[in-house]
Amino acid sequence: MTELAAVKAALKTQAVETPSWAYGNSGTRFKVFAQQGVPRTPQEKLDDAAKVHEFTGVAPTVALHIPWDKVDGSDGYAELAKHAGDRGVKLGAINSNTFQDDDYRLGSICHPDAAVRRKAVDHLLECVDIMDATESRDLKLWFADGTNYPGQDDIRARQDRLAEGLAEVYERLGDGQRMLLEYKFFEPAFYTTDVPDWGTAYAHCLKLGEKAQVVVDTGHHAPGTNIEFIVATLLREGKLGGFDFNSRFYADDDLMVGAADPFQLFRIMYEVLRGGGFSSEVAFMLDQCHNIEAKIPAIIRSVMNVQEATAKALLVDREALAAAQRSGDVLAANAVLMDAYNTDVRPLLREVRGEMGLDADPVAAYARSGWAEKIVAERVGGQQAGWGA
Ligand code: AOS
Ligand code: ZN
Ligand code: ZN
Repeated sequence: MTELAAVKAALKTQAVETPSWAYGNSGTRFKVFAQQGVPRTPQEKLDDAAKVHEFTGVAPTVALHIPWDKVDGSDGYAELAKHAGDRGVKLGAINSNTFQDDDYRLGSICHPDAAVRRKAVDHLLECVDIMDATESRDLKLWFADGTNYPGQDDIRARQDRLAEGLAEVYERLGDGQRMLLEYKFFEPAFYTTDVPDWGTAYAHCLKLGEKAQVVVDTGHHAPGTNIEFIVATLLREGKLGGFDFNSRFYADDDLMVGAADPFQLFRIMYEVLRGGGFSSEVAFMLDQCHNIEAKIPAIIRSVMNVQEATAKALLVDREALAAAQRSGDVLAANAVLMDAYNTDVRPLLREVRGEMGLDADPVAAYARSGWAEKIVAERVGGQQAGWGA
C-alpha cells in the first residue's frame, strides 16, 4: 500500500461517536434556546444521529445518557438498539447521571451519607443492566462530586467512598464491558473535586483493574495544560479508554471540537497515532452542546474537524521527524510537525468521501437532503438535552 493509500484507509475506518444530548435543546444556566425540529424522544435523537453518519460515513455509534434517554418496558432498550440498527447506527457508551437530584447536593458516590451513596451506586448498576440490553461496551462515569469550602468534608474519606463505590460497579461489569472514568478540574464544585485530574482517575482505574480506563474530556483542563502529554502518558500505560471531544475558550464550554484550538487537536491526534491509539480500544466520542447553532450541521462540522486533525496527524513524516529528533535538530523537527499541520487536507478528505460513496461536502449534502425542513414540520415540542430539565 502506498503511503497515501494507508492514510486514506485509516481515515475511512475512523469512528467518532456522537452524543444523544447534543441533538436536543441545551443552553447555559442563563437560558436554554429552543430550536425548531429538535428530537422529542431518544428514538428521534437516533434518527438525527443516523443522518450525521449517513453524510460523514464515520459516526457509526451514538452515546446515550441515563435518565435523559430512559425508555420503558422490559424490552425497551433492546428495541431502542433495534431502532438504531434499522437506521444504520449502533448504541455506544452509556453515560450515567448522578448530578441532577436534590439528594446529590453534597455529592453522589462520595456523599457522607451511606443511603445517598447507595442510591448513586444503584443508578450506576442500573446503567450496566442497560449496557447488557444495548450491548454497549462502555459505561462513562463523570461525577459532579466535590466540596465548596475548606473543611466541608474529609478529602481522604471521600476518596475511600469513591473507591468503594467504583469497586462495586467494577465487579458488576461483564466480559467485554469497561468503565471509563472522566476527570474535570472544577465545576460544579469549586474547592475540591473528587476526580479532578488524570492522576486521580488513573490511580483509581489502576487499582480497579484493566476494565477501568481513563477518559479525557478535552474541555476539562486548566488553561495551558498540555493535553497531548496526558494522552501520551495514558497510552503508554494502557489506560486511555477514550475521549470526550469538545472545545473550550474559558471553562467547560462544550463548543465544537477543533473550533477553539485546531492545533491542539492535531497535537492530540498525533500522540494518539504515535501511541497506537487508532484502535477500537480508544473511544472517540464528542461531548458537546449546541446552544445557539443548528445542531445536526454543527455535529457534522465537528466530525469533519476530527477528520481534518486526524488526516494532518497521519501526514506527519515520522521518519523525517525521528531523524531530526535523533540529530537534535530542533527547528527541523518542529518544521516536520508544522508542515503536516499546515497542509490543507480538505481536498484529500473530499477524495476519501468520494471513494466511500459519499458527497464530498457533508454539510452541503445534509442541507440539500431536506431533513432539516422535515423535522421542523414534523416535530413539535422538542426535548431539552437534560441540562436544567
Ligand atoms: C461533564 O462536565 C462531563 O463532561 C460529562 O461527560 C458530560 O457532559 C455528561 O456526561 C453529559 O452529561
Ligand atoms: Zn465529558
Ligand atoms: Zn464537561
